[in-house]
Amino acid sequence: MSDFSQLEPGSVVAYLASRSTLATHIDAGRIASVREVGDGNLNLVFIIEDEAGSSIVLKQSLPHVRTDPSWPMTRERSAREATVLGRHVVADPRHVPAFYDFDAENYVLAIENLSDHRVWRNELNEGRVHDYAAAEIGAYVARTAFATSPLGLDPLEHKRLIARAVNPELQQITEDLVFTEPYIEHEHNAVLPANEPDVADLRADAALVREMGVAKFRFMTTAQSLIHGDLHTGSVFVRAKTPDAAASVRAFDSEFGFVGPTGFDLGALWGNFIIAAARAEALGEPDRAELILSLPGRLWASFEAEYRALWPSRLDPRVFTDAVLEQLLAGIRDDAAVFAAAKAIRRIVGFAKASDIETLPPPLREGAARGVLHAGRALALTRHGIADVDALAAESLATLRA
Ligand code: SR1
Ligand code: MG
Repeated sequence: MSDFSQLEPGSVVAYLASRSTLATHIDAGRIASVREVGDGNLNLVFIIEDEAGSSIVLKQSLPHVRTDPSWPMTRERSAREATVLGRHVVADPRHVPAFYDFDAENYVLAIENLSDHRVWRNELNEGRVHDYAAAEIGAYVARTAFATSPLGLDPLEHKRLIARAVNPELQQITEDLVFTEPYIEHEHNAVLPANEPDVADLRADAALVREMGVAKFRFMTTAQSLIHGDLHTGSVFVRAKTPDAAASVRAFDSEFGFVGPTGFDLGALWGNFIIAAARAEALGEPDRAELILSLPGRLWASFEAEYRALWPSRLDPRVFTDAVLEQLLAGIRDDAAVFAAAKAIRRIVGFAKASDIETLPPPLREGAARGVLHAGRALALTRHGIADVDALAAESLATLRA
């Protein structure tokens, strides 16, 4: 029996031959190429093509952080990703990769090859905003959130899903990296020397630290829907419309997913839009920064419209009345705003930085990082009672420019 516990380009063909479930997607006897293309923090990713032009992606979780082998990481996260993708592909097949196979023994997912798409963060970094993508992803969050919450699931099924999707180690990574470490001295943190006073200011702001503590508690204790869990712009593939093909937007890499607060996925994108806008501002492209900061409003508007459209199909309207819908939406919006603030700040101060900022030359990086910290802080503190996401994003733009 071959050992497929850590795939290499040389063992992938034998692996494919061992997975009969994949025979309809790729011809293991006529493989033309195998490429390892993983560039994230955690996994091996192979793109395999056969001689007939069919292709698939294999994603295998490593037992440690890819960029730091001394940091152990549970491989069970791939089973959590299989659970999330399996549910999301049913709720909204247009916005995730097709899901072919999960091998629990070797922690390998087989999914659709989307290499005709581009990672949204990289596109934003190169000045291509793909503004249509915000509405697509807003609809994705609404459909998956509705379908995996007590609105779309039988109550017992919702409880079973909470148990099945619990993701202790990766949830704790988010709790630590997003909500805690940026606000304490920690070896994971690093900023330019010129930004150290900015970080000291953040930590000295008791109101901000309180908001982060409350947000962390909500993240740890809220079980609304099966969330993607790491929905930043680096977890979204985009493909613009061409004369031959429709536009396509797909959320991938849901290994941080669990049944959590719906607003976390919206906030992750919103926070990363602030970061992308800070880059555009630093590069002297104010129109592009303004366009990027129209994305939180488009994301929210699409999410809200889809959620409202699904509302009449809720399984139990007895006390889930229309007044409940208004309160749910207000709560999700408020969560999204504070999670956006947390996500923006963590990418500046803590582990796993954003290439949007890191690839700026240091003199520009300093100001862009400061702008993100100020905008995140202002968003967390001023969001209460403001129902207009566009107004909050306009405030972030003004803060970046201050
Ligand atoms: C050790 S994992 C670091 C980060 O990468 C992922 O994208 C998540 O955001 C996580 O916090
Ligand atoms: Mg990822």
